[in-house]
Amino acid sequence: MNILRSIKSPKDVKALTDGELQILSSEIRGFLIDSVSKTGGHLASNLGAVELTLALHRIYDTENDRLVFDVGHQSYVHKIITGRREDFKTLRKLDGLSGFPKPCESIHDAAVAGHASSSVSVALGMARARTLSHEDYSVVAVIGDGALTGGAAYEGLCDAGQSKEPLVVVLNDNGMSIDSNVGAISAMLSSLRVKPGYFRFKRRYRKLFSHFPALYNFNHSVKEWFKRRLLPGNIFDDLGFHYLGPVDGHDLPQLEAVIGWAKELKVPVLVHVITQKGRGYSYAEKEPEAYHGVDAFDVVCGVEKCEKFGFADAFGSALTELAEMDDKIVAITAAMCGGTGLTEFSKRFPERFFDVGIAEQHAAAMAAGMASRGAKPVFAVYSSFLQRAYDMLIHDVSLSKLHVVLAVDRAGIVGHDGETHQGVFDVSFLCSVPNMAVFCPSNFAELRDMLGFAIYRVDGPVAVRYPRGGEGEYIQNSAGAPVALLREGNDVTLVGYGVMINNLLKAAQMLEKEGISAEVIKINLINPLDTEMVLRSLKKTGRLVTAEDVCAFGSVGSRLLAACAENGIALRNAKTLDLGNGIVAHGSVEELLKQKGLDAESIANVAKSFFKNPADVILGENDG
Ligand SMILES: Cc1ncc(C[n+]2csc(CCOP(=O)(O)OP(=O)(O)O)c2C)c(N)n1
Repeated sequence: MNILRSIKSPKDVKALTDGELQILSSEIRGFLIDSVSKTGGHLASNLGAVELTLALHRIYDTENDRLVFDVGHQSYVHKIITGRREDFKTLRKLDGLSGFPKPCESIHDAAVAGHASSSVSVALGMARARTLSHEDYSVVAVIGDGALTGGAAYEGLCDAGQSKEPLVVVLNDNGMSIDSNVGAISAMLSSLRVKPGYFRFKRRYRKLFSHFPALYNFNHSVKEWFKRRLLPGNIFDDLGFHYLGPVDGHDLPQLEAVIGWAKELKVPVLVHVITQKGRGYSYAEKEPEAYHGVDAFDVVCGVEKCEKFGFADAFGSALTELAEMDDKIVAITAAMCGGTGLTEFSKRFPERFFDVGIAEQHAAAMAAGMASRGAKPVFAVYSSFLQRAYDMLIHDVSLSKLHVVLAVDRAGIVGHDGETHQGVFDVSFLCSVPNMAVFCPSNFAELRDMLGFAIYRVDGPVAVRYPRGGEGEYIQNSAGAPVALLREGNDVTLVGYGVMINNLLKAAQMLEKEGISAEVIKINLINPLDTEMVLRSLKKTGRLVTAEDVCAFGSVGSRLLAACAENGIALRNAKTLDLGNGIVAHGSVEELLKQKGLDAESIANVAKSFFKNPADVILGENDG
């Protein structure tokens, strides 16, 4: 790792010869494989983007120029050469290096990223601000072909193409999203992937005619005229971009030449780069989807195939079973087939399975259309990505009371992916959607039942929300009622839902040892919220602790306090434990729960504190 060790900043990369750059590329790949195998993280996308990132850093100066990554999971190489190589030991760990670009981490990171398809818009905004303030720097967006399936990317491209702003969009086309890419744009990109030899010819031709600009311009206009009339269109040309490519994304000299050229053109340019996801690690080359995001693994053996059975798997097999008996059930995913547990369904019922690409808004509106015509659509989506579809939930689904089922995966704290991926807003935004029922199973058995209720007993929009990973100790099934009394007590009422119920039950045991008798109430249906059992309990105990790993606004705790006020119940003590209204960074779920005071011990301590100062009323102190 001699050359890599000597790279302290992008300036060092600029000083290397072609031969040294090749060695550096393979050293970086070695480092990525070794490092991610120890910490977990995004591997295949980064292995594919090594030469591209080096070329970008040779052309641009990311201290001044703005390099905007789409999604940002492919920014590891950028981090390595911008002085953060040593920090990879702490990748995605609490207080460690983020797995995504973060301007607060480095001046080289232009923008926060994590969700797909916004990079062109962000980059265009930067370019326009630059022009307005007469500053002199370049702006580049790097977007994958997967991210290009998201509608927001076209809003950006449509505007940017006509903007006349000097702006470079690099399309990193590896033919893959997390799974194989889908849709018409993906098909169009395949047709554009003509032999890179064509591009070499084009370069030589331009060089040859560079001394005869008038002749070149004449030839070019004639060629463009014929091309536009006779050849099938290239969407980027049509949107107003100067299209360069396709370029072999592993040929550094060629990449540098084209990106350098794109920079000089001073107009909106799209550089189409062909890369191989997983390049340089045979397992990842063969199965790039399995190496998109990985936990720690053995480099020699590769990632373990049999991961632990989790909520996503429980959902997938329950839905497949229901679909076996009901051919009206259809499953929808926005490019997250494997992650949401739908692989089995997609194989068993390919005609009833719809992967729409990274297009959550479209998925929600399409589900509305399906529901309006008698199908039973189940849209499986991660909580944080569902944020994209909020308007569709209100406008297309709720206003017509359509029976769309949302299977909201990764609800609550998700851990290592950090702030962009935490599923901490859905309780607040789903419960504000008119007519939306929201179920919260605490274990796999309840998930199966609640999914059944959602499909067969609810007539209107309905969500079933469940976390990343597996179930806890609480595996009884109390899904039959909207609210369940899990434990009787007289001194304090503990209320929660989902897997948080495990921490509440543990807290109750801890309190018992201190002579405090805790009543534990589990809410199965958080919207509409049936408060009767909780209020009855509070009349007895006078003390309330709620615990939720969601943001404070719109939390169940805040709604219970409002219900107390409306019903004239004056509590001696109350504390709503939640994530406040701050940002939850990366770390393990356990660490973050502890940090936020949502582990069993912290919950028990809050309840205990009531008995030291019985007159105190403490409300929601956990902001931040
Ligand atoms: C709005 C949104 N939906 C879903 C995801 C999950 N996701 C992360 S990366 C990815 C695939 C991105 O593919 P591409 O842009 O081609 O990048 P590659 O990994 O192939 O380099 C998806 C679907 C996301 N980040 N954002």
